[in-house]
Amino acid sequence: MSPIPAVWSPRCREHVPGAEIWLGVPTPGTEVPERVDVIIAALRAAGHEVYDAAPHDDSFLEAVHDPVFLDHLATVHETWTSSGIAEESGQHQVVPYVFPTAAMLGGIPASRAAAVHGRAGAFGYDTMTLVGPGTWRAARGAADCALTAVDRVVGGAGASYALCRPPGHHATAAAYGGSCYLNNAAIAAQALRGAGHERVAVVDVDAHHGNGTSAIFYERPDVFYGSVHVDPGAGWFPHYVGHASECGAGDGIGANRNLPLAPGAGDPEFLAAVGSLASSVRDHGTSAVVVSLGVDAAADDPESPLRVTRDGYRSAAEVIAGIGLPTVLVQEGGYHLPSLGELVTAFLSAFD
Ligand code: SP5
Ligand code: ZN
Repeated sequence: MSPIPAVWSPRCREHVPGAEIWLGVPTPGTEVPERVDVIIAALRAAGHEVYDAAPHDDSFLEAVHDPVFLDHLATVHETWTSSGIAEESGQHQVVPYVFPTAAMLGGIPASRAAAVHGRAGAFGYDTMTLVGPGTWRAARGAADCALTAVDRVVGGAGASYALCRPPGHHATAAAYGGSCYLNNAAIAAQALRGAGHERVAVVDVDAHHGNGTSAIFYERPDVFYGSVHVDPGAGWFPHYVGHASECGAGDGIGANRNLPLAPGAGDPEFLAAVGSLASSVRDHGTSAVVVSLGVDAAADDPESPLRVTRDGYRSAAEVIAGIGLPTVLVQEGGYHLPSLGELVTAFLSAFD
């Protein structure tokens, strides 16, 4: 047995947000290009073959995302600059300031905002997730990483890893947020459906609930979504969803499962939840798995209060590998640069 194939793209470094606007205050931000560097170094040191992502057609993105949203993401930074708002405001990355929430509109249909600085809030749902000159190229490159990893699994590999950056699981069909733009895991799951897998499961072990993936498949029985994450009810992002009571809707009832953990939870709680999700995946009759592989539940991570160890990640991976299905692993969060690489390779080592 040998380390599983990995896929990356140099374009994933081109998203340089420079800051996150947190409660109105610019902070340095933790979703930085150096994340790619430390992960790729660890992959090479652990003996993984690392392949360049192959370009894939926009139709794979359109199978998951609204075309108007995709057009916005692809063009908004150029428009922000050409409109003059970047110079006028001094803000050279796209940051929304007004959001057309249901409560604001009160039932009145919203128009398309004429000004790009108005329009930004229709497609971006927080102020932490900035769009700069390289954001679209990086997000598009990350989606190509996920799709190339799908190709390898469809071609017969037992498992394949995609070093996606920016991450994706907070991106919904028509909105970006939570440091995510394109939902790489959802795009991968949908591509596996297109390749003939009748039922696919997404297992999300990132420290945060993958509200984007959950929402994209919420009414569908063919893509199961299961997640372990820090309890949004205890005050954590994404705050509004990710509760244990959310089970799917319509035809999708029973195909969504959330296992929130209390802040401070560690390996025992995390492993019990992953074991339970693995049982659900088996029960759902799936033939392929996508893992949303965030490692920000680690004890040292600055973005979550969970306390999972490297051995805990390795054990969680053994449980998921033990399901015995073709598996595409997609990078999500993980922000502690000194340990990020070894957390990822510890997880991948269970799939050797
Ligand atoms: C993909 C992913 O893991 N996205 C994370 C989104 C959650 N970000 C919440 C950020 C809250 C502000 N961060 C301040 C960190 C101070 N320790
Ligand atoms: Zn996360």
